[in-house]
Amino acid sequence: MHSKSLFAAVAVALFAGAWASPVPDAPTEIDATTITEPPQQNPDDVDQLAFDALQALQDLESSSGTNKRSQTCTLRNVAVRRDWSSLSKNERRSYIDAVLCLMELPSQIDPNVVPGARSRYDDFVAVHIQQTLTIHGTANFLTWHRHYTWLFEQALRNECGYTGYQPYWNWGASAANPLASKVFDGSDYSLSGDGEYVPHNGSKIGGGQIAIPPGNGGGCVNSGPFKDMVVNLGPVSPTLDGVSKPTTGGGLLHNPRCLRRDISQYISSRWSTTSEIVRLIVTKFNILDFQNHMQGDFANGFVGVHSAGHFTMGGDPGGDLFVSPGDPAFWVHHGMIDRVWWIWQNLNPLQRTYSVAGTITINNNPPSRDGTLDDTINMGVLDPVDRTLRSLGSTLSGPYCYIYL
Ligand SMILES: [Cu+2]
Repeated sequence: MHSKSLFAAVAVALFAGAWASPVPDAPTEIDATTITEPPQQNPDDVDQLAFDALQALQDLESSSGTNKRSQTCTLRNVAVRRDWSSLSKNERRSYIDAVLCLMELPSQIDPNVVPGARSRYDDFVAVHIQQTLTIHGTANFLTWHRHYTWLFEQALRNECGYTGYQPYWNWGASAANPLASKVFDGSDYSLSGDGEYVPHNGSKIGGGQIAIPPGNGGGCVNSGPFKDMVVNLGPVSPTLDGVSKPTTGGGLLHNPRCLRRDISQYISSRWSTTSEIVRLIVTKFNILDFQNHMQGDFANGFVGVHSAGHFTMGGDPGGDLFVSPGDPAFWVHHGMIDRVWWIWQNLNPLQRTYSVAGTITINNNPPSRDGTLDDTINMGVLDPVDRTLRSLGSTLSGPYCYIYL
């Protein structure tokens, strides 16, 4: 089963980040049918599960008949989304520069509806604010955020000349010390580091159901590429002690301020460890249990990996359920959310690729009907096409053609 070839060895070395300068950055389209070993040199269990998921897709693609995937997207031409920490400095910097570019491009959203939007980046934040109550704790949570992250990747590529794909933040690898990770180390090749320390009393999850003790930040991010970033929209549901929201406007008015974080090792070391991720993937056997466990159960003190990622960043707007995409680390976090779902789906692709459960209102509040695969997602100025959940179930069909390693 694990037949080796020179090509595979090259591919493995390539994904392990073994290409050092002066060799130019590796192309990210590769023939994924040639991958016969886990891509990381020292795979943690999640990387092994990702490899198992890829093998299931390889088996599915090589089998004939009705299981055959579409002709346009195959594992031979698929895009590969990779771990932020495995990217070269050049690759990380090109992603960062594309995000900064989106923050410079003009907004396309209706200024009568979202007067506070100042950039194309803000358009993404605004759409999330507008739809928050129908895309979290709902049947479309995973699909909506998959499509949202993909649209962001497409905007980076099509509007800002980025040639890579959306990376992900492998939470487990940095759970013990997030500030030491390549995501948050504050270097020019990171997504900036902690906020400046200001005395405060921590943060609250779920309207106060779970208290997070203060970290060493709480103030404005003062290192790395986003230290001068202006957050224009929100807050709507601030969670960091000392942050208040405007009395009117629902977060859509112009409210320029700095990016604040309170990076929480307390949260990451408890709630987004490799063992927590593995437990989520291997002990949840239907989509309802999987998505619920992922999003947490605050009344019972269970944070879950989704909130854990958001509250590892913390701050404003990172800890705000509505405005969280306003922190540029949102996208690598939701890259990992999508990767964990992708792994879970493809460990049993025939049963799990097109599977939906839950209702159409946040935690069924107010009570609503069940969601279905025929429900549509509408992203407004981010995407002119209404998409059914069914059309977004597989990352190898519909608008998508990508996998994770
Ligand atoms: Cu969200």
